Amino acid sequence: MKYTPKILLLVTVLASGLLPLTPLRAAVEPLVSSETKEHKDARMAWFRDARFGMFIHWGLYSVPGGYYQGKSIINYGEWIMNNAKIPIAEYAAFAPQFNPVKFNADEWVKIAKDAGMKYIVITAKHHEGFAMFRSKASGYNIYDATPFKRDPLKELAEACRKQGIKLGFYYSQNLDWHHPGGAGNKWDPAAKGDPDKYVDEIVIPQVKEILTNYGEITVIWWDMPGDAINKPRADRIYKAVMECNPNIIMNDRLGNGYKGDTETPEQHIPAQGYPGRDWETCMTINGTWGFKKIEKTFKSTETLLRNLIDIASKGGNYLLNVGPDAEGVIPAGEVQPIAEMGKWLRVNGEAIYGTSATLFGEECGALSATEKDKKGQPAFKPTWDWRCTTKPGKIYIHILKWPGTSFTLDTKGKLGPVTKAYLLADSNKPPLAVTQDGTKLTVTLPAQAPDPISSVLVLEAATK
Ligand code: FHN
Repeated sequence: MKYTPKILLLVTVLASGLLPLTPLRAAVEPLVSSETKEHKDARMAWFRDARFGMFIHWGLYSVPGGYYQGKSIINYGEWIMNNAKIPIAEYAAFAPQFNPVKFNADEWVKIAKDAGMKYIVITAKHHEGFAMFRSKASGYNIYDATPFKRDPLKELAEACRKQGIKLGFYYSQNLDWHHPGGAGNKWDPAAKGDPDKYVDEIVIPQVKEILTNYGEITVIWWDMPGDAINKPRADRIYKAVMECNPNIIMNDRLGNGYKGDTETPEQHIPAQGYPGRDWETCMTINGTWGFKKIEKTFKSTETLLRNLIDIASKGGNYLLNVGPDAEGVIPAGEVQPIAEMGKWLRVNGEAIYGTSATLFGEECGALSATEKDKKGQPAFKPTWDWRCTTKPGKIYIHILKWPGTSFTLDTKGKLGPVTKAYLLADSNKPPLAVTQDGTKLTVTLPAQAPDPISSVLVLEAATK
C-alpha cells in the first residue's frame, strides 16, 4: 500500500481519537476548517430556500451554433471546438463575428424571475477558453476581442441586483483549449504550455476578476476537474477564491479532493438525493448546453415540473440550462416551458421554496428486481403518483396522478393528527374531509384535479 499524505493524515487522525470527518475536510479545504454548523447553515440558507435556478451556457460557440464547414457537428454545442478539432487560430476567428446586439440583461433576468428561478449561474469561461467578461488577464474576451465592446456579466450583475436574483459564475479551471498550458487540447500544438503558468496567469487572475468586479457573487461553479489541477494548483485556486469571498458556495468539481458545498449530479436525479449534503441537479432543456441551430426538441413543461418537484422532494435544487444564441437571445423553445413552470410556481411555490425533503421516500420508486443500471447495480425505477415536501407543521403532497375522489396514505406514524387539509390551488382553501385510522390517512378530494400536471394537497400536522 502506498501511503499518500491523505492516508497518513487519516491514520493519524483516527489514531488520535479525533472526529475524523471534520479534520479530514479541514485538511483538504484548510480555509474553512473552523466553520461551525451554524455558520455553514447561514451560508447555505439562501441556496436551500431557492430550489430552482437558471444555468446559462453562453460563449463563442454560439456563433457556429453546432455547424463547422457546413456540417452539423454531433454532441454538445459548447464542445464544437473539441469535437471538430478546430485549430485555435481558426476558432478565435469566430470572435470578430460575435456581436450579440440583442442581448438584454434585464430581459434575461426577467425570464428567470418569471420562471420562478431564484438564482442564475452563467459561464464566465467555458472549455473553449473565451472569457465572457472584460478581462485584463487575457485579451481573449468578449469586450476586447469582439465588436460587441460590452461586458455582459457586468450588465447581468446589475440586472440581477435590481430584480433580486442571486448570481453565480461557472468557470472552467481545468479544460482550456485556447490558452497554452490549459488542459484538453491535443489537436493543436499551440496549446502546449506550462500548466502552472496557466493557473497563475489565467485562472487565478480571472477568478479574482469575476469574484471582485461584479458585486456579490454567490456561487463559483467549477467543471471537469482533471489531473492538471493537481493538489498545489487546486490549493492556490481555492485560496484565491476564499480571499475574495469566504462565504461563496462552491461546487464539488474543483478537483483534487475538494468536496465543496454541493454535489452536482448532471442530467439525472439521484434516486434518494444526497442525505446530509446539499445538492443541485443541472440539466438541459434540449440536447445541448451551448446553443445549436439544429436543436428544436425541448422537454415539456410537464417533464420539467415533475423534475423540479422530484428534486425538491429529495432536498435538492434544479439548475435548469438555457443556451442563448449568437445574437444574445434565449431560444423561444426554452423560454416557453420555463414560463409555464413560473405560472405553476406562482400558485404552488409555497410547496417548493424553503421546503425540506419527503418524510417517506417509497413514493419515489424502487429498485428493479431484474433491470441493471450502467454500473451493473439494480436499476432504480421511479414511480410518478405523488411526491412529498415539508415545512414545519405542513406536509405538501404533490399529486401527479389524480386518484379520483380520495387520496389514501400510509403515514407510517410520521405525522400527528391532521388538523386541516386543503388544496393549495383552491383560492378559498376550504377544508377537505380527513379520516385517520391508525396510520391510514384518507382525504376526500374533488373529482377533478385543479392542475393537469401536479396539484398540491396541504396537510397541517406535526411531523415526528
Ligand atoms: O463539459 C461540460 C459541459 O459542456 C457542460 O458545461 C456541463 C454542465 O454541467 N459540464 C461538463 C460536463 O460534465
